[in-house]
Amino acid sequence: MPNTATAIDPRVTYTNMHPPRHDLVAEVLGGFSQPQKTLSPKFFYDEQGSQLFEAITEQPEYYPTRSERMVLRNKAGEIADHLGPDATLIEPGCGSCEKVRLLLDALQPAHYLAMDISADFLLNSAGEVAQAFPDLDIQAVCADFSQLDQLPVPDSSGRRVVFFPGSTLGNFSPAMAQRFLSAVRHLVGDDGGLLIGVDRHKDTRILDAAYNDQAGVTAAFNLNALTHLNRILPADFDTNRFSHRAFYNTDARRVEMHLRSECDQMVHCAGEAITFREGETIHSENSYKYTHDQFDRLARTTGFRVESEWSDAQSLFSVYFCRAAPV
Ligand code: AVJ
Repeated sequence: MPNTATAIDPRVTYTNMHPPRHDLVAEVLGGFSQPQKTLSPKFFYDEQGSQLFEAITEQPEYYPTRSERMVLRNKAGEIADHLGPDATLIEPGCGSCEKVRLLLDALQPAHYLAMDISADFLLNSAGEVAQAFPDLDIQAVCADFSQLDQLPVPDSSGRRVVFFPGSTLGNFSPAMAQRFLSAVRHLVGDDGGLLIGVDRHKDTRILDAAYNDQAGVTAAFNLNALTHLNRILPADFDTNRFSHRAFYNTDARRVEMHLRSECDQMVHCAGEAITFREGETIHSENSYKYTHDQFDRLARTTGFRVESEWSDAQSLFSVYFCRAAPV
């Protein structure tokens, strides 16, 4: 049963949906038992990893965050026109709520539902939004992406709009992206909308540079996933014996990140011995990039219609407003 309580900030209503716990050991070992070893990108984000990601967004080569912020800041007024009055803005995986704050002055939604899997982080961020926007009704909901159909969305006369910035969609396989947007379409209903940040397909050199910054922050971020596993499984990865690899796979239209074993070695993970050949990799992330046509098709197949697209001056990154279409 979800329970509702008053959060740290009295203006925030908190609901804990008790997101299902996963068997992390089984998940990691399952990924390591495949011919191409894989690890979910969620293992990047312990506290150290979240800080490293913040640092990535400040690297000169990593354009997505800068580009998206610029678009949201410059186009907030136009975005507000699409939303209409009394909207309910719902943000799955809101994290620090940093992006939505660029919009709230212009959007003036009736309700903001901030949803994240990490309760502490969520309550903190939602509390900060409440202080900056004292008149906004804020719901903080601890839930994961599988629970979109159960969210306690407040009743309102305005439309429901899901805000999904940060190119988070890029981490989803095409099949997962389709399932996710279909669930979003169901959540927002026939009058609803979707405001989403999507990284664009582009010249390989720009993408390779963005995921191989000179300062080595992305490398540290990738390798930190192993340090994280050492702590939680536990495991005994020696990060000096692995190296960061990232490249654009043009056929699949995704940046792939890998952790390459620099020698033949054996690593103990939760009591199991895992062997690595020199040159073998753990595939640690996919970051899918979209052409306009590809995103347009994805929107259509999930019951949306692209109504507006905004980009930065170099057309590196796009923010789309999609409206629900009859399904
Ligand atoms: C947070 C998934 C949008 O794909 O660019 C940054 C993560 N990985 N550098 C991305 C990431 C390496 C990022 N997303």
